[in-house]
Amino acid sequence: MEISSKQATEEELQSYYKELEQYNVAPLWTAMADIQGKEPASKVTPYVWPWKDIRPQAIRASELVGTEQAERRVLRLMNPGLGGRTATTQTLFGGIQTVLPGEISPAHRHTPAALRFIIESDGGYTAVGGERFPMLPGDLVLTPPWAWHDHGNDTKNPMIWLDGLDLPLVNFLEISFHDQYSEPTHPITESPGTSLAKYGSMALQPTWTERKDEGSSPLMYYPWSRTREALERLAMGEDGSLYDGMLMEYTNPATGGHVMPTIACFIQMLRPGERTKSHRHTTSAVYHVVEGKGHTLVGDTKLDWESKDTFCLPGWAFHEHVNESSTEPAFLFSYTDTPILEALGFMRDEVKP
Ligand code: 1HN
Repeated sequence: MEISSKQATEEELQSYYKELEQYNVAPLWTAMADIQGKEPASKVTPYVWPWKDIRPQAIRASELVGTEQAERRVLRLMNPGLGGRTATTQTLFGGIQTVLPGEISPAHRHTPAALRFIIESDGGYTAVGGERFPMLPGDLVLTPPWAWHDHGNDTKNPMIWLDGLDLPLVNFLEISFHDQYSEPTHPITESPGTSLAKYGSMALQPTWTERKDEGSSPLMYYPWSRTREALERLAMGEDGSLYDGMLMEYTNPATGGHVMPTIACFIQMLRPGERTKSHRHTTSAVYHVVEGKGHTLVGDTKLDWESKDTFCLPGWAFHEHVNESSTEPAFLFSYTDTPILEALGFMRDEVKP
């Protein structure tokens, strides 16, 4: 037995391929390179959405459209490499939502998992599954799949935040369900601070609630004051990772694992002047600059960023972060598709040789 070799002319082949079309069949061998590359070549473009450009447009949206018409007044962060898909990376969506004083984003629930990372706000809230969570700059609020949620601004200034969802994945799988609640807000059943008191008091947890894996974190609110303190305290005695600096994951206290079934959330501190070493992984990410000024090299692309900018990192792209300040730390929030890739056995990483 041997590998066979046939000598059809180009003309014969083209006519054969044409003939196949009527049967909705196509040869694999003409598309092999696209279907099965040697390694991933992401269509996702490394890209920065600068706050100085995006904030005025978010405010403009709030002058033009109400939350009743819009349901969610969100500017979608459209990856320029993804041909108009509602996607910031292959699997992750990022959007900028604005809620003006006195407005609410009405109650609904959906299968996509969502998170809010607050950029600008004097207060206001997101209610999730019967509890209201404050929304102050740097706070992270989770909205697990199928949880009722609404947002409200009872302050005097606009609230603007970053929405992170697994929307591209959910739409690819064609499993998007969505319900509108019968009222603008859903009933509040928990007193303020309940989730944080139960699940966010160091590692102390109540004994009378079952500690089982619900898929998503029972702690749904991670206030910035505690997050920042955790990083600063850790940085006193630790150097962190060569590749990620002082990178911490927001975890589900019931499992120690990722906060939601499809999305993992991280916060990282780059010390003054820190430059991480280059590596790459199959996971893709959306980053948000909480504080600081620097750049991220993604392959040959330099992404300059400063406070409140949002940028994205394609999967399997070498990247390194640089804090350009010699005196101030930089803080980067990020969310990734790590849980999906882990569940399916697709995690790989590599340091730059
Ligand atoms: C959504 O429901 C929210 O609940 C935010 O605030 C952004 C983007 C696409 C689809 C649904 C929210 C969204 C979204």
